[in-house]
Amino acid sequence: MSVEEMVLPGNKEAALPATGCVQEEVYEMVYHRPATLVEVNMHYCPGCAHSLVHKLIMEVVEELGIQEQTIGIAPVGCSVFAYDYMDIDMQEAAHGRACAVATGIRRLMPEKYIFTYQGDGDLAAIGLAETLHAINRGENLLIVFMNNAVYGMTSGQMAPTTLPDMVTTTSPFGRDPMQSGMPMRMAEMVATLPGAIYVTRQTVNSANAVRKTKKALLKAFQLQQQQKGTSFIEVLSNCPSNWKMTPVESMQFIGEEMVKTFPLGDIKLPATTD
Ligand SMILES: Cc1ncc(C[n+]2csc(CCOP(=O)(O)OP(=O)(O)O)c2C)c(N)n1
Ligand code: SF4
Ligand SMILES: [Mg+2]
Repeated sequence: MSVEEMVLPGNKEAALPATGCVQEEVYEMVYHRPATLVEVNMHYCPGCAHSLVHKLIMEVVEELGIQEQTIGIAPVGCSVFAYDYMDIDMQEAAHGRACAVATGIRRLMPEKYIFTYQGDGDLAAIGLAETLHAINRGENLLIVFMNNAVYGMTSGQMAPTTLPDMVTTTSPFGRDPMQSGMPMRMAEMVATLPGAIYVTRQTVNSANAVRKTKKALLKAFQLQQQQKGTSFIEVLSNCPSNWKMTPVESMQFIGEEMVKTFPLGDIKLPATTD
């Protein structure tokens, strides 16, 4: 590799011969922001996993070279502005209706890569029917389900996925399963539907977990080429603002508490994996 190739853009002067007290240094490019991610500041709270998962999806789209063929469906929820950040064709859907909108687009454009991006309020509450029916029909879609156990955007109300005893603005004494039921395990539920070909639950609370989530996204996009059914990737996510935790505490909470109710790993794998 030539020196020019090893210089990080914006640091070109670092490769010039040393003058005065400046040391000669060269850097190898080991990471770049995906070109498929719009270069703007995101509106998310510090430490919120939405921004990270946006980036992972866009990295996969870039690596597969499918920017022009990919269509994303944005939800209502904190990620409502996903279309401002992902540099692909995107369609906003009414609250909970992402899978229905995606179905319509899929029927018109069978050759496209199509994914929905939805929170737990969007997917598992108001949009539960659309979600289950789309998967039951085996629509050739990827559903990215961001489970942060609360309605983040509207100030942290209880969601179908809120943990037992978890305090939210509508369960100030903690979720009482006798009154509100147990948290819905969406991944396990959708895996029972014949139309689901790939169902996995991942998280992004460590570097290793981030790598696994990206791998799952890559696999799901590749599976769309086979046109065999729906891929469902649940990502255990956080909401430091409404959980009233620091970003670090919220990531620890995922690993120490959330996984007890929502175990990580593959739940359903396609018949042939590569
Ligand atoms: C028809 C309709 N009902 C209710 C709302 C209010 N609302 C907006 S976002 C939201 C919940 C979002 O929670 P979630 O999907 O979990 O996303 P998060 O913000 O946590 O990422 C609700 C209830 C709405 N916008 N439209
Ligand atoms: S309210 Fe929660 S989910 Fe919404 S951006 Fe802030 S941390 Fe993220
Ligand atoms: Mg949520």
